[in-house]
Amino acid sequence: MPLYVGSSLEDIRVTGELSVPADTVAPTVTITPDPAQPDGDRGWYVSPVTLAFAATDDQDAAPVVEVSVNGGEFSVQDGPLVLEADGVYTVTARARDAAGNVSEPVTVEIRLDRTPPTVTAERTRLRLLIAISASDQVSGVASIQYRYRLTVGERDITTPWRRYVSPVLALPNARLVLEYRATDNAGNVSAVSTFP
Ligand SMILES: [Ca+2]
Ligand SMILES: [Ca+2]
Repeated sequence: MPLYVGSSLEDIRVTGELSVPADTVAPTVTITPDPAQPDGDRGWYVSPVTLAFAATDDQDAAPVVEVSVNGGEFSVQDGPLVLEADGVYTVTARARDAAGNVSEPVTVEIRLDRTPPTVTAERTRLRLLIAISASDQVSGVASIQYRYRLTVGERDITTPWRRYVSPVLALPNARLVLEYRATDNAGNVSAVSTFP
């Protein structure tokens, strides 16, 4: 009897909806860097950064976290993401519950520079002057510093570090050397070099 069958199916469908309410609420996701704040200068990290992801949902106990780095494809992320290589990272996370609801994306930018600048010194065409130059791959050179070291007998006497702005004097004296170094914008300081 068609009427009887139709009523029966409708009853089953209604019963199913009541016992398993549809999940229409999207999860939320957070990104927590460790260290929490940049440990270098000017917003740069100078040590590896671990990003922890946490997703919560109204029904799904363990929503899936998907992560995109620098605009790349989203892929499932199990556990933390460790950034070790120098670079600027834009990391976006989103969470997906079992019903397929996707959270609003959350983005952090991590700027990581662990490498000091390289520095060189050479005589200018004016032979008594030394030009110092530095380069830095990621955060850029913030400053170059120089000082003189004078050896008198067993003693070393150094002048205070000064900021380098233009070629400095190289005195023709075997006991006097020019020392120099550079600092990048993240705060990494190169080893001290000497001239000659
Ligand atoms: Ca949900
Ligand atoms: Ca650097």
